[in-house]
Amino acid sequence: MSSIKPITLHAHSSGPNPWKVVIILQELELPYTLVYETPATIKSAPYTDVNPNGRVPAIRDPNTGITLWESGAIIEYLIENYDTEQKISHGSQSPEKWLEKQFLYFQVSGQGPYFGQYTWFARLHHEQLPSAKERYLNEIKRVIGVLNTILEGKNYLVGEKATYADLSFITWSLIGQNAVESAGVDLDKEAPNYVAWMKRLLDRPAVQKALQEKEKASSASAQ
Ligand SMILES: N[C@@H](CCC(=O)N[C@@H](CS)C(=O)NCC(=O)O)C(=O)O
Repeated sequence: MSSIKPITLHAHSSGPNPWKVVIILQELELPYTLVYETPATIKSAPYTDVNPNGRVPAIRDPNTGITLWESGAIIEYLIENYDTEQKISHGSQSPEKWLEKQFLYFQVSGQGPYFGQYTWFARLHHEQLPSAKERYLNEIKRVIGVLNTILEGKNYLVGEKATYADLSFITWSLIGQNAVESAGVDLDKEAPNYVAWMKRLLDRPAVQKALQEKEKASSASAQ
């Protein structure tokens, strides 16, 4: 691994999507350099030359020459290119490969956007729209419920080990958990499999390193 050149990751100090990628980079012990974008830099060149969609994350990998955006695609790329020892995946020839992708797609299409819309209507929208907040809070509860059911009798989503499928849910789950607990839901009681799974994932040293780095970046940007 020492001959691998650092991968550049364009991130945001607080938004959850880039930090999903940091978790994967940490798990795979890959070298990386974070470049922090801000609301002032993200929607115009030179950043839009990297990601014309004007959002983070995006990576530039000098080892292959690729520039890539969309967190799900970046995670798949990192796994296929760098998880050669199948540390957090089951390998490209295994049937589990498709289940891992299934959960990654569920995360990027069914968790992130809905949890993100809740945050928007709860904190950022210019007027209070209780029905919009209610819709997205219900969706957070529903997604947590789906994961809780899938995790009945299981430690991880796919097979017997933590894979990128599990790890991709962490950063948005932390936000969703906060939202439903603030609304009075007792997750220990309502979703015990989900709570135990999150604890298992948060106990991983690589996950802790990534979240500590996120915490530092977000406190630095608040000063
Ligand atoms: N589908 C994209 C979503 C990316 C996204 O929405 N990123 C947020 C940060 S978590 C962002 O760039 N927000 C800034 C903006 O929309 O201006 C992905 O998964 O990469």
